[in-house]
Amino acid sequence: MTDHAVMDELKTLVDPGKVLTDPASLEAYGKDWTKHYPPAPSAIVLPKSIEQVQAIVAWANRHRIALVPSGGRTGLSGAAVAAHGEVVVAFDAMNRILDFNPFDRTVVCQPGVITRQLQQFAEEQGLYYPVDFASSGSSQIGGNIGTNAGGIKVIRYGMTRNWVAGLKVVTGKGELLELNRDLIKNATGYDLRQLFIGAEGTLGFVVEATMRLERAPRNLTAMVLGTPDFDSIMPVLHAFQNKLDLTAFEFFSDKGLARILARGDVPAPFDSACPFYALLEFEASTEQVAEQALATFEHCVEQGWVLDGVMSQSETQLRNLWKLREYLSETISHWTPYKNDISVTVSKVPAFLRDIDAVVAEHYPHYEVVWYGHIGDGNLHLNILKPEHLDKDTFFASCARVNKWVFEIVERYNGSISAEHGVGMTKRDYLGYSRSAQEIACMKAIKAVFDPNGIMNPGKIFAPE
Ligand code: 2HG
Ligand code: ZN
Repeated sequence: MTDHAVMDELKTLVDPGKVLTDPASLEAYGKDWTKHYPPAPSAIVLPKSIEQVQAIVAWANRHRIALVPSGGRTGLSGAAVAAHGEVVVAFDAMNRILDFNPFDRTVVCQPGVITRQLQQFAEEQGLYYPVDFASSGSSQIGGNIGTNAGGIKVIRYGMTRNWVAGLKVVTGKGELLELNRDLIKNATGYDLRQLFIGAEGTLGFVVEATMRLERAPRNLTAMVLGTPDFDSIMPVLHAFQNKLDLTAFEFFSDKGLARILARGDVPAPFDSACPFYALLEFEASTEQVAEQALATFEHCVEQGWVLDGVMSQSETQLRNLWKLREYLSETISHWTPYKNDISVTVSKVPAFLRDIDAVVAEHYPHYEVVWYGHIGDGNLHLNILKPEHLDKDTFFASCARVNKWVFEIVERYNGSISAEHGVGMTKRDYLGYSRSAQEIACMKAIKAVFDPNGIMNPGKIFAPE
Protein backbone atom coordinates (compact mmCIF):
# COMPACT_ATOMS: atom_id res chain seq x y z
CA MET A 1 0.00 0.00 0.00
CA THR A 2 1.29 3.46 -0.77
CA ASP A 3 1.53 6.07 2.02
CA HIS A 4 -1.31 7.83 0.29
CA ALA A 5 -3.54 4.75 0.35
CA VAL A 6 -2.74 4.18 4.04
CA MET A 7 -3.88 7.72 4.85
CA ASP A 8 -7.00 7.28 2.71
CA GLU A 9 -7.80 4.19 4.74
CA LEU A 10 -7.47 6.22 7.96
CA LYS A 11 -10.03 8.71 6.61
CA THR A 12 -12.61 5.93 6.26
CA LEU A 13 -12.36 5.14 9.99
CA VAL A 14 -13.54 8.50 11.32
CA ASP A 15 -16.13 11.11 10.43
CA PRO A 16 -15.60 13.21 7.28
CA GLY A 17 -13.04 15.98 7.74
CA LYS A 18 -11.59 14.46 10.93
CA VAL A 19 -8.16 13.68 9.48
CA LEU A 20 -6.16 16.91 9.26
CA THR A 21 -2.94 17.37 7.32
CA ASP A 22 -2.81 21.12 6.75
CA PRO A 23 0.42 22.77 8.05
CA ALA A 24 -1.34 24.86 10.73
CA SER A 25 -3.02 21.80 12.28
CA LEU A 26 0.18 19.74 12.12
CA GLU A 27 2.02 22.55 13.91
CA ALA A 28 -0.70 23.12 16.52
CA TYR A 29 -1.49 19.50 17.38
CA GLY A 30 2.08 18.21 17.11
CA LYS A 31 3.40 19.95 20.18
CA ASP A 32 2.86 20.69 23.87
CA TRP A 33 4.16 23.60 25.96
CA THR A 34 7.80 22.50 25.65
CA LYS A 35 9.97 24.25 23.12
CA HIS A 36 12.61 21.56 22.70
CA TYR A 37 11.35 19.64 19.65
CA PRO A 38 9.90 21.00 16.41
CA PRO A 39 6.55 19.30 15.74
CA ALA A 40 6.46 17.03 12.67
CA PRO A 41 3.39 14.75 12.72
CA SER A 42 2.16 13.21 9.46
CA ALA A 43 -1.55 13.65 10.29
CA ILE A 44 -3.99 14.49 13.05
CA VAL A 45 -7.02 12.29 13.60
CA LEU A 46 -10.00 13.24 15.75
CA PRO A 47 -12.09 10.21 16.76
CA LYS A 48 -15.50 10.76 18.29
CA SER A 49 -16.17 7.33 19.80
CA ILE A 50 -14.46 4.39 21.46
CA GLU A 51 -15.12 2.30 18.36
CA GLN A 52 -13.32 4.85 16.21
CA VAL A 53 -10.33 4.84 18.59
CA GLN A 54 -10.20 1.03 18.37
CA ALA A 55 -10.33 1.19 14.57
CA ILE A 56 -7.45 3.71 14.53
CA VAL A 57 -5.30 1.52 16.79
CA ALA A 58 -6.03 -1.55 14.65
CA TRP A 59 -5.06 0.45 11.54
CA ALA A 60 -1.83 1.62 13.23
CA ASN A 61 -0.95 -1.98 14.11
CA ARG A 62 -1.63 -3.17 10.55
CA HIS A 63 0.66 -0.52 9.10
CA ARG A 64 3.08 -0.17 12.07
CA ILE A 65 2.33 3.53 12.44
CA ALA A 66 3.25 5.31 15.67
CA LEU A 67 0.41 7.11 17.47
CA VAL A 68 0.75 10.07 19.84
CA PRO A 69 -2.19 10.96 22.12
CA SER A 70 -3.05 14.62 22.38
CA GLY A 71 -5.20 16.34 25.00
CA GLY A 72 -4.92 20.02 25.95
CA ARG A 73 -1.20 19.96 25.00
CA THR A 74 -0.21 21.79 28.17
CA GLY A 75 2.42 19.18 29.11
CA LEU A 76 5.93 20.22 30.05
CA SER A 77 7.98 17.14 29.15
CA GLY A 78 7.26 16.58 25.46
CA ALA A 79 5.09 13.50 26.12
CA ALA A 80 2.46 14.71 23.62
CA VAL A 81 4.93 15.97 21.01
CA ALA A 82 4.93 14.25 17.61
CA ALA A 83 8.39 15.05 16.26
CA HIS A 84 8.94 12.00 14.03
CA GLY A 85 6.09 11.68 11.55
CA GLU A 86 3.65 10.05 14.00
CA VAL A 87 -0.13 10.29 13.69
CA VAL A 88 -1.60 12.40 16.49
CA VAL A 89 -4.83 11.10 18.02
CA ALA A 90 -6.52 14.19 19.46
CA PHE A 91 -9.47 13.79 21.82
CA ASP A 92 -11.10 17.20 21.28
CA ALA A 93 -14.21 15.59 19.74
CA MET A 94 -14.69 13.27 22.76
CA ASN A 95 -15.37 16.07 25.22
CA ARG A 96 -18.67 15.25 26.89
CA ILE A 97 -19.63 14.49 30.45
CA LEU A 98 -21.66 11.30 30.03
CA ASP A 99 -23.11 10.58 33.45
CA PHE A 100 -23.24 11.72 37.08
CA ASN A 101 -24.12 9.65 40.10
CA PRO A 102 -24.83 11.84 43.16
CA PHE A 103 -24.86 8.87 45.52
CA ASP A 104 -21.46 7.55 44.43
CA ARG A 105 -20.29 11.12 43.77
CA THR A 106 -18.85 10.04 40.42
CA VAL A 107 -18.79 11.62 36.97
CA VAL A 108 -18.21 9.68 33.77
CA CYS A 109 -16.06 11.75 31.43
CA GLN A 110 -14.85 11.36 27.89
CA PRO A 111 -11.08 11.94 27.72
CA GLY A 112 -11.38 15.35 26.04
CA VAL A 113 -13.35 16.93 28.91
CA ILE A 114 -11.44 20.05 30.00
CA THR A 115 -10.38 20.07 33.66
CA ARG A 116 -12.29 23.30 34.32
CA GLN A 117 -15.40 21.82 32.67
CA LEU A 118 -15.29 19.02 35.27
CA GLN A 119 -14.60 21.50 38.09
CA GLN A 120 -17.57 23.62 37.03
CA PHE A 121 -19.82 20.60 36.61
CA ALA A 122 -18.89 19.52 40.15
CA GLU A 123 -19.69 23.01 41.47
CA GLU A 124 -23.10 22.93 39.80
CA GLN A 125 -23.81 19.75 41.78
CA GLY A 126 -22.64 21.43 45.02
CA LEU A 127 -19.49 19.28 44.94
CA TYR A 128 -15.81 19.74 44.15
CA TYR A 129 -13.21 18.28 41.79
CA PRO A 130 -10.05 19.10 43.72
CA VAL A 131 -7.22 18.55 41.23
CA ASP A 132 -6.27 22.06 40.16
CA PHE A 133 -3.43 23.85 38.40
CA ALA A 134 -2.78 26.90 36.27
CA SER A 135 -3.57 25.08 33.01
CA SER A 136 -6.96 23.75 34.13
CA GLY A 137 -8.67 25.96 31.53
CA SER A 138 -7.17 23.95 28.66
CA SER A 139 -5.81 20.65 29.99
CA GLN A 140 -7.99 17.59 29.37
CA ILE A 141 -8.94 14.76 31.74
CA GLY A 142 -7.33 12.14 29.48
CA GLY A 143 -4.03 14.04 29.61
CA ASN A 144 -4.34 14.57 33.35
CA ILE A 145 -4.68 10.81 33.77
CA GLY A 146 -1.87 10.08 31.32
CA THR A 147 0.47 12.27 33.36
CA ASN A 148 -1.11 11.70 36.80
CA ALA A 149 -1.35 15.49 37.06
CA GLY A 150 -0.73 17.06 40.47
CA GLY A 151 -0.92 20.81 40.99
CA ILE A 152 -1.65 23.10 43.87
CA LYS A 153 -3.93 21.04 46.16
CA VAL A 154 -1.92 17.83 46.39
CA ILE A 155 -1.03 18.38 50.05
CA ARG A 156 -4.70 17.84 50.94
CA TYR A 157 -6.25 15.93 48.02
CA GLY A 158 -3.41 14.00 46.37
CA MET A 159 -2.76 13.56 42.66
CA THR A 160 -5.18 12.75 39.81
CA ARG A 161 -4.69 9.05 40.63
CA ASN A 162 -6.72 9.48 43.84
CA TRP A 163 -9.76 10.63 41.89
CA VAL A 164 -9.95 7.97 39.19
CA ALA A 165 -12.65 5.47 40.15
CA GLY A 166 -12.56 3.54 36.91
CA LEU A 167 -11.14 3.66 33.40
CA LYS A 168 -11.93 2.40 29.95
CA VAL A 169 -8.78 2.08 27.89
CA VAL A 170 -7.93 0.93 24.39
CA THR A 171 -4.61 -0.88 24.65
CA GLY A 172 -1.85 -0.86 22.06
CA LYS A 173 -3.33 -4.12 20.79
CA GLY A 174 -6.65 -2.40 20.19
CA GLU A 175 -8.47 -4.21 22.99
CA LEU A 176 -11.02 -2.33 25.09
CA LEU A 177 -10.47 -2.91 28.82
CA GLU A 178 -12.78 -1.75 31.58
CA LEU A 179 -10.64 -1.25 34.66
CA ASN A 180 -11.90 -1.30 38.27
CA ARG A 181 -15.62 -0.88 37.43
CA ASP A 182 -15.72 2.30 39.54
CA LEU A 183 -15.51 0.29 42.76
CA ILE A 184 -14.14 1.60 46.03
CA LYS A 185 -13.19 -1.89 47.16
CA ASN A 186 -11.95 -4.38 44.63
CA ALA A 187 -9.34 -6.86 45.84
CA THR A 188 -9.18 -9.04 42.75
CA GLY A 189 -5.50 -8.98 41.93
CA TYR A 190 -3.46 -6.44 39.97
CA ASP A 191 -5.10 -3.03 39.68
CA LEU A 192 -4.44 -2.40 35.98
CA ARG A 193 -6.17 0.97 36.22
CA GLN A 194 -3.16 2.28 38.12
CA LEU A 195 -0.78 1.22 35.33
CA PHE A 196 -2.54 3.43 32.83
CA ILE A 197 -2.42 6.45 35.16
CA GLY A 198 0.85 8.26 34.51
CA ALA A 199 1.73 5.97 31.57
CA GLU A 200 1.81 8.93 29.15
CA GLY A 201 -0.15 6.97 26.54
CA THR A 202 2.63 4.39 26.15
CA LEU A 203 0.37 1.42 27.02
CA GLY A 204 -2.88 2.56 25.44
CA PHE A 205 -5.37 5.42 25.33
CA VAL A 206 -7.83 6.40 28.05
CA VAL A 207 -11.20 6.54 26.27
CA GLU A 208 -13.49 7.04 29.27
CA ALA A 209 -12.86 7.86 32.93
CA THR A 210 -15.06 7.81 35.98
CA MET A 211 -13.85 10.56 38.30
CA ARG A 212 -14.74 10.96 41.95
CA LEU A 213 -15.93 14.24 43.45
CA GLU A 214 -15.52 15.61 46.97
CA ARG A 215 -17.57 17.87 49.22
CA ALA A 216 -17.07 21.55 48.39
CA PRO A 217 -14.57 23.37 50.63
CA ARG A 218 -15.97 26.03 52.98
CA ASN A 219 -14.73 29.61 52.87
CA LEU A 220 -11.28 29.00 51.39
CA THR A 221 -8.86 31.58 52.76
CA ALA A 222 -5.25 32.23 51.70
CA MET A 223 -2.29 33.80 53.43
CA VAL A 224 0.89 35.01 51.76
CA LEU A 225 3.81 35.23 54.17
CA GLY A 226 7.24 36.75 53.48
CA THR A 227 10.20 34.89 55.00
CA PRO A 228 13.76 36.12 55.64
CA ASP A 229 15.36 33.05 54.03
CA PHE A 230 14.51 29.68 52.60
CA ASP A 231 15.18 27.84 55.87
CA SER A 232 12.28 29.61 57.56
CA ILE A 233 9.70 28.17 55.19
CA MET A 234 9.62 24.65 56.61
CA PRO A 235 9.09 25.68 60.27
CA VAL A 236 6.23 27.85 59.01
CA LEU A 237 4.75 24.80 57.26
CA HIS A 238 5.06 22.75 60.46
CA ALA A 239 3.59 25.48 62.63
CA PHE A 240 0.51 25.81 60.42
CA GLN A 241 0.11 22.08 59.87
CA ASN A 242 0.08 21.55 63.64
CA LYS A 243 -2.91 23.87 63.96
CA LEU A 244 -4.83 23.75 60.67
CA ASP A 245 -5.77 21.37 57.87
CA LEU A 246 -4.05 23.08 54.96
CA THR A 247 -5.45 22.77 51.44
CA ALA A 248 -2.26 24.21 49.90
CA PHE A 249 1.24 25.26 50.86
CA GLU A 250 3.22 26.78 47.99
CA PHE A 251 6.35 28.89 47.79
CA PHE A 252 8.07 31.25 45.37
CA SER A 253 11.17 33.41 45.42
CA ASP A 254 11.54 37.20 45.18
CA LYS A 255 12.68 36.77 41.56
CA GLY A 256 9.40 35.04 40.76
CA LEU A 257 7.39 37.77 42.50
CA ALA A 258 9.29 40.47 40.61
CA ARG A 259 8.31 38.91 37.26
CA ILE A 260 4.67 38.70 38.32
CA LEU A 261 4.52 42.31 39.55
CA ALA A 262 6.18 43.51 36.33
CA ARG A 263 3.06 42.29 34.45
CA GLY A 264 1.17 45.18 36.03
CA ASP A 265 -2.11 43.30 36.53
CA VAL A 266 -1.51 41.62 39.90
CA PRO A 267 -1.34 43.63 43.15
CA ALA A 268 1.65 43.18 45.48
CA PRO A 269 0.72 41.19 48.61
CA PHE A 270 2.32 43.81 50.92
CA ASP A 271 5.06 46.45 50.86
CA SER A 272 7.99 44.64 52.53
CA ALA A 273 10.41 42.91 50.17
CA CYS A 274 11.35 39.39 51.27
CA PRO A 275 13.63 36.78 49.68
CA PHE A 276 10.96 34.05 49.79
CA TYR A 277 7.19 33.83 50.06
CA ALA A 278 4.88 31.06 51.23
CA LEU A 279 1.26 30.89 50.09
CA LEU A 280 -0.95 28.76 52.27
CA GLU A 281 -4.65 28.04 52.11
CA PHE A 282 -7.19 26.55 54.49
CA GLU A 283 -10.94 26.35 55.01
CA ALA A 284 -11.91 29.13 57.41
CA SER A 285 -15.10 27.26 58.19
CA THR A 286 -15.50 28.92 61.61
CA GLU A 287 -14.30 32.10 63.34
CA GLN A 288 -12.03 29.96 65.51
CA VAL A 289 -10.14 28.62 62.50
CA ALA A 290 -9.40 32.14 61.24
CA GLU A 291 -8.30 33.16 64.75
CA GLN A 292 -6.05 30.12 64.98
CA ALA A 293 -4.47 31.06 61.65
CA LEU A 294 -3.76 34.59 62.89
CA ALA A 295 -2.33 33.29 66.17
CA THR A 296 -0.04 30.94 64.23
CA PHE A 297 1.03 33.82 62.00
CA GLU A 298 1.95 35.87 65.10
CA HIS A 299 3.88 32.93 66.53
CA CYS A 300 5.86 32.67 63.26
CA VAL A 301 6.63 36.41 63.36
CA GLU A 302 7.85 36.13 66.99
CA GLN A 303 10.10 33.24 66.00
CA GLY A 304 11.60 35.37 63.22
CA TRP A 305 10.37 32.97 60.49
CA VAL A 306 7.99 35.49 58.97
CA LEU A 307 8.64 39.17 58.20
CA ASP A 308 5.27 40.21 56.84
CA GLY A 309 2.00 38.67 55.77
CA VAL A 310 -1.53 39.12 54.52
CA MET A 311 -4.72 37.08 54.80
CA SER A 312 -7.48 37.18 52.19
CA GLN A 313 -10.75 38.78 53.34
CA SER A 314 -12.78 38.16 50.19
CA GLU A 315 -13.04 35.96 47.11
CA THR A 316 -11.30 38.66 45.06
CA GLN A 317 -8.39 38.87 47.48
CA LEU A 318 -8.14 35.10 47.54
CA ARG A 319 -7.98 35.04 43.75
CA ASN A 320 -5.39 37.84 43.66
CA LEU A 321 -3.13 36.10 46.13
CA TRP A 322 -3.31 32.90 44.10
CA LYS A 323 -2.34 34.84 40.94
CA LEU A 324 1.06 35.49 42.55
CA ARG A 325 1.76 31.78 42.35
CA GLU A 326 -0.45 30.53 39.54
CA TYR A 327 0.69 33.04 36.93
CA LEU A 328 4.38 32.21 37.40
CA SER A 329 4.79 29.46 34.84
CA GLU A 330 3.02 31.36 32.07
CA THR A 331 4.73 34.66 32.96
CA ILE A 332 8.28 33.31 32.82
CA SER A 333 7.60 31.27 29.66
CA HIS A 334 8.54 34.48 27.83
CA TRP A 335 12.19 33.73 28.82
CA THR A 336 12.12 30.18 27.36
CA PRO A 337 13.01 28.59 30.69
CA TYR A 338 14.85 25.32 31.13
CA LYS A 339 12.67 23.40 33.58
CA ASN A 340 13.28 20.96 36.34
CA ASP A 341 10.48 19.45 38.38
CA ILE A 342 12.07 17.56 41.25
CA SER A 343 10.85 16.12 44.55
CA VAL A 344 11.99 14.57 47.80
CA THR A 345 10.17 13.63 50.99
CA VAL A 346 9.13 16.80 52.80
CA SER A 347 11.52 16.34 55.73
CA LYS A 348 14.49 16.35 53.32
CA VAL A 349 13.49 19.54 51.49
CA PRO A 350 15.74 22.04 53.35
CA ALA A 351 18.98 20.04 52.99
CA PHE A 352 18.07 19.04 49.43
CA LEU A 353 17.39 22.60 48.36
CA ARG A 354 20.65 23.82 49.89
CA ASP A 355 22.63 21.21 47.93
CA ILE A 356 20.80 21.93 44.67
CA ASP A 357 21.18 25.66 45.19
CA ALA A 358 24.96 25.28 45.59
CA VAL A 359 25.21 23.36 42.29
CA VAL A 360 23.02 25.88 40.53
CA ALA A 361 25.04 28.83 41.87
CA GLU A 362 28.26 27.18 40.75
CA HIS A 363 27.12 26.13 37.28
CA TYR A 364 24.61 28.78 36.31
CA PRO A 365 26.26 31.92 37.71
CA HIS A 366 25.16 34.02 34.75
CA TYR A 367 21.60 32.76 34.46
CA GLU A 368 18.60 33.92 36.42
CA VAL A 369 17.15 31.05 38.44
CA VAL A 370 13.52 31.21 39.57
CA TRP A 371 12.43 28.82 42.31
CA TYR A 372 8.83 28.02 43.10
CA GLY A 373 6.69 25.02 43.75
CA HIS A 374 4.51 22.87 45.90
CA ILE A 375 6.85 22.78 48.81
CA GLY A 376 4.22 21.36 51.18
CA ASP A 377 4.42 18.07 49.25
CA GLY A 378 8.19 18.18 48.56
CA ASN A 379 7.93 19.27 44.91
CA LEU A 380 10.22 22.07 43.71
CA HIS A 381 10.17 23.72 40.29
CA LEU A 382 13.56 25.00 39.22
CA ASN A 383 13.33 27.31 36.22
CA ILE A 384 16.43 28.73 34.57
CA LEU A 385 15.68 31.72 32.36
CA LYS A 386 17.31 32.12 28.97
CA PRO A 387 19.32 35.32 28.58
CA GLU A 388 17.99 37.34 25.62
CA HIS A 389 21.27 37.12 23.68
CA LEU A 390 21.59 33.29 23.74
CA ASP A 391 19.89 31.13 21.15
CA LYS A 392 17.54 28.44 22.48
CA ASP A 393 19.58 25.38 21.48
CA THR A 394 22.85 26.68 22.96
CA PHE A 395 21.02 27.62 26.15
CA PHE A 396 19.22 24.26 26.53
CA ALA A 397 22.47 22.38 25.82
CA SER A 398 24.36 24.36 28.46
CA CYS A 399 21.57 23.68 31.00
CA ALA A 400 21.47 19.98 30.14
CA ARG A 401 25.17 19.72 31.00
CA VAL A 402 24.29 20.64 34.59
CA ASN A 403 21.56 17.98 34.86
CA LYS A 404 24.11 15.37 35.84
CA TRP A 405 24.94 17.27 39.05
CA VAL A 406 21.34 18.16 39.84
CA PHE A 407 20.12 14.60 39.29
CA GLU A 408 22.98 13.07 41.25
CA ILE A 409 21.73 15.04 44.23
CA VAL A 410 18.16 13.92 43.51
CA GLU A 411 19.39 10.31 43.46
CA ARG A 412 21.36 10.75 46.68
CA TYR A 413 18.20 12.02 48.41
CA ASN A 414 16.09 9.19 46.94
CA GLY A 415 14.02 11.78 45.13
CA SER A 416 12.29 12.02 41.77
CA ILE A 417 13.63 13.64 38.60
CA SER A 418 10.02 14.33 37.62
CA ALA A 419 7.55 14.95 40.40
CA GLU A 420 4.47 15.84 38.35
CA HIS A 421 5.38 16.78 34.78
CA GLY A 422 6.13 13.26 33.57
CA VAL A 423 9.11 11.91 31.67
CA GLY A 424 8.10 12.35 28.04
CA MET A 425 11.17 13.12 25.99
CA THR A 426 12.82 15.81 28.12
CA LYS A 427 13.56 13.52 31.07
CA ARG A 428 13.79 10.07 29.47
CA ASP A 429 17.60 10.03 29.46
CA TYR A 430 17.60 10.60 33.21
CA LEU A 431 15.06 7.96 34.27
CA GLY A 432 17.85 5.87 35.79
CA TYR A 433 18.40 8.49 38.49
CA SER A 434 14.95 7.69 39.95
CA ARG A 435 14.25 4.12 38.79
CA SER A 436 16.55 1.10 39.11
CA ALA A 437 17.61 -0.92 36.07
CA GLN A 438 15.40 -3.78 37.30
CA GLU A 439 12.40 -1.45 37.61
CA ILE A 440 12.95 -0.08 34.11
CA ALA A 441 13.18 -3.63 32.75
CA CYS A 442 9.81 -4.44 34.42
CA MET A 443 8.29 -1.27 32.98
CA LYS A 444 9.45 -2.19 29.47
CA ALA A 445 8.09 -5.72 29.88
CA ILE A 446 4.71 -4.27 30.91
CA LYS A 447 4.73 -2.06 27.83
CA ALA A 448 5.39 -5.10 25.63
CA VAL A 449 2.28 -6.82 27.08
CA PHE A 450 -0.07 -3.96 26.22
CA ASP A 451 1.70 -2.64 23.12
CA PRO A 452 3.60 -5.50 21.47
CA ASN A 453 4.21 -3.60 18.24
CA GLY A 454 5.50 -0.49 20.00
CA ILE A 455 3.04 1.86 18.30
CA MET A 456 1.80 3.71 21.42
CA ASN A 457 3.71 6.96 21.91
CA PRO A 458 7.14 5.45 21.20
CA GLY A 459 10.21 7.31 22.45
CA LYS A 460 8.35 8.62 25.51
CA ILE A 461 9.40 7.59 29.05
CA PHE A 462 12.10 5.32 27.55
CA ALA A 463 14.75 6.47 25.09
CA PRO A 464 14.41 4.66 21.73
CA GLU A 465 16.65 1.57 21.67
C1 2HG B 1 3.25 24.94 38.36
O1 2HG B 1 3.36 24.43 39.48
C2 2HG B 1 3.30 24.06 37.16
O2 2HG B 1 3.05 26.15 38.21
C3 2HG B 1 4.36 24.53 36.17
O3 2HG B 1 3.53 22.73 37.52
C4 2HG B 1 5.73 24.48 36.72
O4 2HG B 1 6.49 26.06 35.14
C5 2HG B 1 6.80 25.17 35.90
O5 2HG B 1 7.99 24.84 36.06
ZN1 ZN C 1 3.67 22.42 39.59
